[in-house]
Amino acid sequence: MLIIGELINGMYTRIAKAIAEKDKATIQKCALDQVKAGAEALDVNCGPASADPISDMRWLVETIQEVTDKELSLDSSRPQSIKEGLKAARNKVIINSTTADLEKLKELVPLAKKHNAKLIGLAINSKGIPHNKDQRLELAAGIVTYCVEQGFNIEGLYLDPILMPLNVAQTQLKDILESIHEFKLLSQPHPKTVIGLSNISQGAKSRSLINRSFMVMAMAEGLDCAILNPLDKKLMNAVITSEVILNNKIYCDSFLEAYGKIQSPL
Ligand code: THG
Repeated sequence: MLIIGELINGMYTRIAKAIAEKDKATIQKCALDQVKAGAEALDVNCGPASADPISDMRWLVETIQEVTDKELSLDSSRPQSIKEGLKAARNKVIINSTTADLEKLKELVPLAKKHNAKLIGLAINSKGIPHNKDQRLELAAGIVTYCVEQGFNIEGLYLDPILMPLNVAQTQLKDILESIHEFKLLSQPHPKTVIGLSNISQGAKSRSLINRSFMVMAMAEGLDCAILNPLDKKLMNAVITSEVILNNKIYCDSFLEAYGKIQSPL
């Protein structure tokens, strides 16, 4: 399971403030805390309030790289912002993300290829978020087809079914789980799958419980990667336990201690 830490995101008020004030210490602590808790990659998102998402992306990448060499998930709907992040990046990169729209694919697939970056493909297009599994599969298949045509290594493609909040889209969550399984059947070699886990509990109570319950179910469907809060210890323990149950990690009596070891940022 590739764990991408979600916390460097301007959606969080304290991160938005740190970006606005160019407060390096807050961002760097947030990066190091997530890595120590087990994140192998860090999402980097300037957030909706950013006054200048292009220069803020560059500043965030430079600031984070001063303290860790973990992979960076450049999270923006603006290709220009992703390009700026790529220019500044020394660390490995995940482009987060392209939609299924041809104009986005044309811009971002060659960029991912050139920079040897992983690419997240959202099952969404300019017409909006899909309403059922068939629409999700159709959009994902379009992304896979384009990547195959362009010679992008499909094993570096992470398809995202777009996880919706439980309190607004309850009837879609089973479809989303099944999409995770079916996306993997779209090509040989298989594309990978990713979700933004905390989406599911936005606006709800018992967020941590909802998050970890869905995470375990998604892992049973073959999920490869999640953008999540690695500081949520119960969630991380559920991830480790699921990895053992799925035979991805070898069982021993002290499996939580063995696999939950503090990570080094470098
Ligand atoms: N897919 C991909 N990338 C993504 C998402 C996705 N990136 C962004 C997001 N979704 C994943 N990251 C988050 C980060 C924070 C929250 C949800 C998803 C979150 N934030 C609090 C809230 O909205 O309630 C912020 C409030 C606060 O605590 O200050 O829940 O799906 N590819």
